[in-house]
Amino acid sequence: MNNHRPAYHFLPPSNWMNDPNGLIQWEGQYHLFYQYNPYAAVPGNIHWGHAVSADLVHWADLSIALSPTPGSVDAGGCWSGCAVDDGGLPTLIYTGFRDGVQCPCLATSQDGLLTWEKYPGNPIIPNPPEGLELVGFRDHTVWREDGAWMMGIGSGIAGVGGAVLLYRSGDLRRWEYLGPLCTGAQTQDSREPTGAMWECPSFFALGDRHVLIVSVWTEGITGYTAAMTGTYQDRRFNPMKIDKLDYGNHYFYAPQTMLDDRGRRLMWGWIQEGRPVTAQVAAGWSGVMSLPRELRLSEDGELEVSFVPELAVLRGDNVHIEDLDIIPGMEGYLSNAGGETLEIQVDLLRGAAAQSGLVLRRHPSGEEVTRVVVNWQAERLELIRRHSSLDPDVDRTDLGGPLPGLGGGMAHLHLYLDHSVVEVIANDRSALTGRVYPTLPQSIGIDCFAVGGPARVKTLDLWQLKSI
Ligand code: DQQ
Repeated sequence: MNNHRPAYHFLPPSNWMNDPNGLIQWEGQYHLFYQYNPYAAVPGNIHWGHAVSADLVHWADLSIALSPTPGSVDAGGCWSGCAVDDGGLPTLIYTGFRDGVQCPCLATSQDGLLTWEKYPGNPIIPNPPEGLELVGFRDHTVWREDGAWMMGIGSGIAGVGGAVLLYRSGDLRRWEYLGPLCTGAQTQDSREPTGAMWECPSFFALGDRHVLIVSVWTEGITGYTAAMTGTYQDRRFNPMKIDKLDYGNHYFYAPQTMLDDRGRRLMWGWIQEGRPVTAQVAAGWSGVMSLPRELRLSEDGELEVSFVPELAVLRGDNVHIEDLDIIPGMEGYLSNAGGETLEIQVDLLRGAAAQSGLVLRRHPSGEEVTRVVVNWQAERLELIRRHSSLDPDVDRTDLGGPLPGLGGGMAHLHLYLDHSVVEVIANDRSALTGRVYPTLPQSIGIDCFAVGGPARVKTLDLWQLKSI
């Protein structure tokens, strides 16, 4: 059986992980908390796990940071939230869950983020705002503004759609409701429906714009992550543009962001499984943290995304290719370079092709194969998974979304393959995360391909990556 467990992505030693939480840099170290069930590889009994890294690549998994307290408002789980530096006091704002009720809670640490004491006055907001029929009231984004603390809480308003509700506080413990920061009614122009509820909001300034990231949820289905860029005025966010943050939909879900000491807006997301619960339980683990990505605003106001350069320390053996013509129907361009833990950077020239790209996890017989496609004709980035596995029980639907700016006939792909995880970013604009579960040990082949006419690889670098 193939080993689907990633080697250089963060995941806890065993059991269930979902959302990244409480991202913060403290005395130079990056802290990554995460939604964690320490007892099984299934959701439930949610604690906060905790990992720390000095370089964004190698992580030490520490002891559990938050556990549900029996009889309290978080008895049913310590759900998602964020971390802030309250004048030198590390502080978590998280969602307490009990018997279907969700409410904001607070905890602080006196020992450098290792152990956490829950605020005796929890919940810090006992009830959601009156007069609103809400679909949910959970997950927190907190920032400083005009000498006060501001907080956005993920929610949904019946008949209106997803919403982020805005609060203000002087001390992080007593909060005043100010109204919605943004609602689904403001996203009518979106290509995609923006759902009944917005989970895991992240709100921040980027360049001369503001960005609101939310995870779109409808009736228990985790849909996709939406990124809105716009303006923030009079305590209201006005989205000007809304896009999927990743075309893998639920495979890049519940992301959180943080500002690091180099001024970078860093982001991690939860990479869900695409195999049945029974397979997850049998494996003893479920859920992977994405590689850290950096968000930027381009000069023309577009959201740009890239993998952090620190990941280069993982690089081992390299294959470098220049000016290679790819002929439709031909194979074997990278026949000496297979693997399951790879980084590939490639500059593609369209030539006369309708589609071109990379082949991953290919069995020599072609029985199992995954393709990363630049669809020049349709201006799309695609992950073709329909033949990725012979296992009929894993998700093998194709994934894809718009890849603008192909007019010049060039595309840059930056790809990470880590056993079952594929993360790819095209032209620093379009990201796509997915899972593939090949069954055959020899499904490790790599190649280039073209369809509809010859294409060209201007340069390609492939590295075997080390485990963390
Ligand atoms: N996961 C958490 C919630 C959040 C959801 C519970 C998103 O706080 O809304 O584990 O995946």
